[in-house]
Amino acid sequence: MTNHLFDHLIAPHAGNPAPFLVQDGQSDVTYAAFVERTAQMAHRLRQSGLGVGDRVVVQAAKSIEMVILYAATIQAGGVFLPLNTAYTRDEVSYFVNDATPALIVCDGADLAQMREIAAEAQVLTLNADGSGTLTDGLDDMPVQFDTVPRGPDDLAALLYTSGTTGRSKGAMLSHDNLLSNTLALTDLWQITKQDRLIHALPIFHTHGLFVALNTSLQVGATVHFMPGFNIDAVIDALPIGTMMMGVPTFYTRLLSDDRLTADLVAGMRLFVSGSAPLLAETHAAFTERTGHHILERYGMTETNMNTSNPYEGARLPGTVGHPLPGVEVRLTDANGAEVPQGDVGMIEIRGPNVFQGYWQMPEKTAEELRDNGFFITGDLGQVDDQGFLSIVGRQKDLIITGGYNVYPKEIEDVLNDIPGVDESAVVGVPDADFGEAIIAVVVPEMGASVDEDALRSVVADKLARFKHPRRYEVMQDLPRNTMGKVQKNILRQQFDV
Ligand code: MCA
Ligand code: AMP
Repeated sequence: MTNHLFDHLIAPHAGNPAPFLVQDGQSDVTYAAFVERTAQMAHRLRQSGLGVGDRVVVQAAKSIEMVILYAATIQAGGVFLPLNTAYTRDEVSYFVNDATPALIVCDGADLAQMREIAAEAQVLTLNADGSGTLTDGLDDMPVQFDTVPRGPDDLAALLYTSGTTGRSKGAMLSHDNLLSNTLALTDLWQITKQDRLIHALPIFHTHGLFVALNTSLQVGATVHFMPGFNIDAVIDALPIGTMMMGVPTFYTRLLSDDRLTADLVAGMRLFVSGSAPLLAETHAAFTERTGHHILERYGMTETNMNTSNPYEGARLPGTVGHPLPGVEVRLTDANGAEVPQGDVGMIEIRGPNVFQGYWQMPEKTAEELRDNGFFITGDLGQVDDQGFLSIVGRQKDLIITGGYNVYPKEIEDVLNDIPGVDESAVVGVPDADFGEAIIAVVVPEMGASVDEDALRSVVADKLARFKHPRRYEVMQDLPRNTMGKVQKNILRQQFDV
């Protein structure tokens, strides 16, 4: 047996002198060096006791070493589990207990805390001096490694995604979930080894890790690898790039900078947007300023990418385009029956991209993944007479801020546990920079008063920074409908940031 993902994306680059990851304009890692470094890291992982199917948790700053660790985990037969660097101790603790990794990798500064969180697991650092560092002695490792066989259905990655119940679920992604999607995207978006991708996304989510890096790996493109989205660095890189993938905030920030001109992006051939809705007005303003039509696509952690606007032909603002080759999209009513063409329905997805289920949550998996293979996304859609899909709403109570998903229930659970708080409701309201901003409405217990600083401090302790409400409002009662359900639409109209 072969290693499905590794054999297609990484092994073919042995000896390839082309630049892969470029930082600060230097050719930092060629493809050939990347393959050798990956083999050395795979030895290191095996030496650390990594077995087939073992999880490798990584919470570390974006770096070339982290990309090498991803590839090495796949080569050594492990399962890659990256975590948002913003997650707090409480959040990390939940993921570690749930995923029971054989190895946890973090930044040097977080080592002591990580060892406390995961007393049972082996914790090593990436990029730190001293013992316990994964990269320590790496140069002395052999540059060949006997790749561990893994089939198309074996797990390659476990990515946590929050849910409406407030508990995060690990989406199990197989080698073929990732590879099939990569092949579909490189073909559709015509990505080639001539491409130079501007990479300013984080690499702990599907967008920056799989959509951006796997497609580049597949064709041998060059990746201008940036620590994050810094407007000056991106403006500097645009004249030397050919493609960029980003969340809508990237595009609104670029538009707010006068340095973005048609001349600056004359060498670019494709701008992709996803992870959150791109406003039609942003699309139009970008076209007017640069002549480029941003290509919007739609995906999920559980499914990778589902639909895309066309590469050739009209890209329709406000829509997410057509199903990718091999992916089926259907819209259903409350009984799971398909709705007539043009009607709004629940978006369901079937195809080789759809995940294997939630890690150790068979009931949750059964609720969202039908026996016939369709995954119920929680997004509401509508298809026009030319087959373009629009996301018109969500059945799930979800806020997307700067491309990060935040489930209100998770914040409400934290607020409701604070003494003096009777109940709370968390909503997203329009925000020019992040798309949506979070507002928390808190109802004090009878006779009690709530102190905003105290609320902020508890939330800061428990939840990642991007989940913190921008504003708190106190109300004596939440608006409810006749069924007793909180009317969040009324709160959204009442408050803004
Ligand atoms: C940073 N902050 C945020 C966010 N990001 N608050 C809310 N929402 C956010 N997204 C906090 C910072 O900690 C900081 O807090 C303050 O807001 C201002 O930070 P700023 O410097 O303006 O932010 P930034 O560091 O420039 O980051 C903004 C960003 C970043 C570039 C939009 O959030 C980002 O890279 N987002 C991409 C997310 C992504 O990759 N999503 C893909 C998920 P303080 O002032 O206290 O320090 S994959 C997915 O969704 C599916 C599969 C798909 O379809 O792709
Ligand atoms: P995640 O849980 O991070 O995988 O986020 C997936 C969710 O992001 C989807 O279910 C959608 O609600 C949303 N999403 C992703 N891409 C788009 C898009 N282009 N337009 C609107 N929503 C999107």
